[in-house]
Amino acid sequence: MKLYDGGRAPNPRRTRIFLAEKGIELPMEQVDLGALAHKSEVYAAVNPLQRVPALVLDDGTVITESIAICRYFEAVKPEPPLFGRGALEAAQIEMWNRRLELHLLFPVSHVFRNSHPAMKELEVPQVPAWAEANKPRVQEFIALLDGELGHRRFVAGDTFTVADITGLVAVDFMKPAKLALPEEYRQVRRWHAEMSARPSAAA
Ligand SMILES: N[C@@H](CCC(=O)N[C@@H](CS)C(=O)NCC(=O)O)C(=O)O
Repeated sequence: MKLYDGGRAPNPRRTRIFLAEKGIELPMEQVDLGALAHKSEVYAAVNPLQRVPALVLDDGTVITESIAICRYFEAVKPEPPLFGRGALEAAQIEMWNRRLELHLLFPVSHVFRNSHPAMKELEVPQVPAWAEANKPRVQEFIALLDGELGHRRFVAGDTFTVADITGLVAVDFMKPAKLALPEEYRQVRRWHAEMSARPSAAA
């Protein structure tokens, strides 16, 4: 089994944090996105979409999509449960994970990919207006999240879940995207400080 990893890029990081929380170690191969290694013939044979992460099982089966990889390991090693237990918990975690992807991680990513000079070769064409259009969306969602986190410790309830991983990665990705996390969002800052202090955050 081998995980094709992509350094500080947000989606591979989601998977690494998840594995660290589960206490799972496995061989990893770095794919250097800056050097366009994911565009090589060798990697395109692993994932024709030329994206990381990708998990290759011992029988050669390839699983891509960071959350699909996380779900695979949740089934292999159910403890601690990061996708929830029971119908209601699982639905709430899924809801928050999707909300954080669709309304935070993706808009932050659009800003980064369409405005950062380092992304010129990966985001073709770069559309600066799309970066600008997503900036207020990020702030609107952070405001909503701040209100929610006033009622509970973690994003989806009283325990740490995959939704917190997506949230942490998305908020950290705001820095290279040059998006501020205003002081007024005290609950998001409190939650972010706690998530950043977990050993898995360094994964
Ligand atoms: N939905 C996929 C997204 C994978 C993805 O876009 N990965 C980025 C790194 S965060 C990538 O490989 N980018 C390469 C490129 O844009 O060419 C997932 O969750 O794994």
